[in-house]
Amino acid sequence: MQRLTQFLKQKETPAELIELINLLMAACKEIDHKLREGALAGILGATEQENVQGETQKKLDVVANDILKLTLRESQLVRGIASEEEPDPVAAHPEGRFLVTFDPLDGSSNIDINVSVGTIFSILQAPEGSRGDDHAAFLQAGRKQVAAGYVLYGPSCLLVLTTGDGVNMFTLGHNGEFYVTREQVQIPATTQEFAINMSNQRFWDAPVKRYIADLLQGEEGPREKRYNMRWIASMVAEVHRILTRGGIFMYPWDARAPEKPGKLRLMYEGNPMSMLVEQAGGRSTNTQIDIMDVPPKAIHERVSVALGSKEEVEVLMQYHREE
Ligand code: P6P
Repeated sequence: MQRLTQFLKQKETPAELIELINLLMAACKEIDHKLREGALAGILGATEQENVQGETQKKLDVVANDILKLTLRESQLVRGIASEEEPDPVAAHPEGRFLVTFDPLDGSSNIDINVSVGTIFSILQAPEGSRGDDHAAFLQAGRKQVAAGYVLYGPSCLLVLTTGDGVNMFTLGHNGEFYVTREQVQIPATTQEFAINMSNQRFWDAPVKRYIADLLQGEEGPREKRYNMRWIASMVAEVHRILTRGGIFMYPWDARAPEKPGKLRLMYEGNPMSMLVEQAGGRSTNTQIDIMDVPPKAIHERVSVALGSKEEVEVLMQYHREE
């Protein structure tokens, strides 16, 4: 099996991008190691702090963020970083070619129950003359991404990556090398599996309520087939399932926070996951337009998400057009 660097070189990936991806993987391997130490390292549980999202930070959120920040700030390739755990962008090298946004540990509420979590990352070109700590430099639509991916810390440690030429999966070996284990992943266009947090049902808007109600009617309902449901409360794990066997994942707008378009963040959750899903032949929308066409207004802005099997996502979009 080919190692990550060999594979990327064979795909004629630009050398600087290969170097940056390898740097990200060095940080993620350190995070993986910390996670597997878990309680033995005394780093489970929550801190006393809240992040800019108003969420209580887990100790490992902070550990993962610091590992990524310190690793990337040392690189001549990186002009700045934006993290879910940082209120403002952090400048790195003034001539760096790239900007990196990341969610250092997505699904961290699952850490204490030993369920899969992940690091999500997005790589953008640094605009000419921009500063790495300037919010405006990062406000680029998802279609501008140079590369995107996640590292899933599960039973295996997996890298799922796109540089714009399809989606490939890599597994971390005992020797610390990532080996390509699935190439040119394709999401099935149809599905019988949906993922949504059903406890929010009474807060959804009418089209989502109607769409889910129709799925739940199974063979007797308008969709004329039985649907299964999954909810892991870790977007990385849900997206990985969808890349592996299809499905639809939804975190739509709900009335609990009507001023927010959704719970998930555009720049370091919505956009990178949307690039992966589209590159694998799926669809990723905010139920009105493709997420990668949403013009960002703020680094931590949120977005409604419906992504996965192309035909299923398009059925949901039709429910919204009918309202
Ligand atoms: P809820 C994790 O906190 C996260 O950002 C996503 O990874 C996940 O899909 C979602 O929130 C879970 O949200 O409301 O079900 O806890």
